[in-house]
Amino acid sequence: MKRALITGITGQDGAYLAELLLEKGYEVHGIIRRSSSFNTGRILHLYKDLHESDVRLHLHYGELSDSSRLERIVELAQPDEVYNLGAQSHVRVSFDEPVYTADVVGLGSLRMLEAIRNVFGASKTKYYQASSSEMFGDVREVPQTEKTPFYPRSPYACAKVYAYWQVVNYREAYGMHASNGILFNHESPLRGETFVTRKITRGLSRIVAGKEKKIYLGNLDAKRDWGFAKDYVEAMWLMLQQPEPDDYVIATGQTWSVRDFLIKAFECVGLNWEDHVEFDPRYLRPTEVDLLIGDAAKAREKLNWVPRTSFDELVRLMVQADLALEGVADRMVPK
Ligand code: NDP
Ligand code: GDR
Repeated sequence: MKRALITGITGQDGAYLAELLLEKGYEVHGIIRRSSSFNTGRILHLYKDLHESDVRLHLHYGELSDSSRLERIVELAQPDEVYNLGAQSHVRVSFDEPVYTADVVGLGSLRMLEAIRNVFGASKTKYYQASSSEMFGDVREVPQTEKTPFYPRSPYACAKVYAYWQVVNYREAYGMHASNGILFNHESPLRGETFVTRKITRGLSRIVAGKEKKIYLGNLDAKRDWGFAKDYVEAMWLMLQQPEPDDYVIATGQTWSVRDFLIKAFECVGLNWEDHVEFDPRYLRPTEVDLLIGDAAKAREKLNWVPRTSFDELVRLMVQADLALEGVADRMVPK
């Protein structure tokens, strides 16, 4: 039985990846943070009481800021594959908390690489790094590929660039099977509620349910290449099944503005978005990433990976899920 260790297992991607690996027969170990409130809601359906049979999901308390604990968990889990998804992943928040973000996102990734090297040397464990299209920032080329130069535009993106190069260096210096997945935005009903897509679909469903009147947003002109998270975690797994480590762009190849997302989401319930959206400058960023669009040709050729969910389907499935949470699923306008 293969063993995987996932940092950030309680997040959107961690939950989908854990589900995928359990389906594939893996024993899955996840690192969770101690919290005074419940933070395992996204993986609850995967969790079994330790006294039941066939328990293959194991959770360990830990922190990307704590090297010794990471090493201990690597020793305990003996992973064949490590997926480093843990992060302070909110770009706007990284302007408020730049040092913390750099510590967790940048140094945290280095701590994880070192934990693996200290426990096993370089050879045993394959490593996946959650790199990001935010690294392209002020884009130098359209569409963006693995060869496009980075120009990060936030403390978060700067920290991701640092982690990206550590991964390349561990590969070259120690021969580690370490890969960067440069993933463009991917969303789902499990998306954190302060990211713009989920903020819109959740706000919309609460408006339909009569609980709220407005959604307050920042820049509606930013364009993103939005895919479905469930499709994207499959690409992470595929990268670690390759004989050689490498870096891959994962994207749909289409770009849409925040305004496009609003229009499509409100169309799902037959409302006009302009009646319900207000501008709030608090949601603007000191430096913005205006346009992202990825070219995933390398992933298509080498990993045989293609996105399966269109932008229209993504918007509809997110709206449908949030309407259901509010008990108003019947308000979805049929296509
Ligand atoms: P989420 O914000 O949903 O999840 C982040 C996870 O990291 C959570 O499990 C969180 O724990 C954990 N975490 C936060 N801080 C720490 C810490 N100090 N120590 C250990 N764990 C920590 O992110 P996503 O699932 O959306 O993204 C997964 C990864 O992929 C992240 O690294 C993100 O930066 C990157 N990425 C995401 C993209 C996207 O579009 N979603 C695109 C490209 C890259 P808790 O639940 O306790 O907060
Ligand atoms: P992003 O995602 O910054 O691309 O990072 P987010 O959904 O936060 O923003 C997308 C765009 O929407 C604009 N926007 C708003 N954003 C938020 N969060 N809230 C608002 O009210 C709002 N109004 C407008 C933003 O300015 C931006 O242009 C995500 C994260 O998952 C990162 O971890 C990941 O690396 C990248 O995607 C790829």
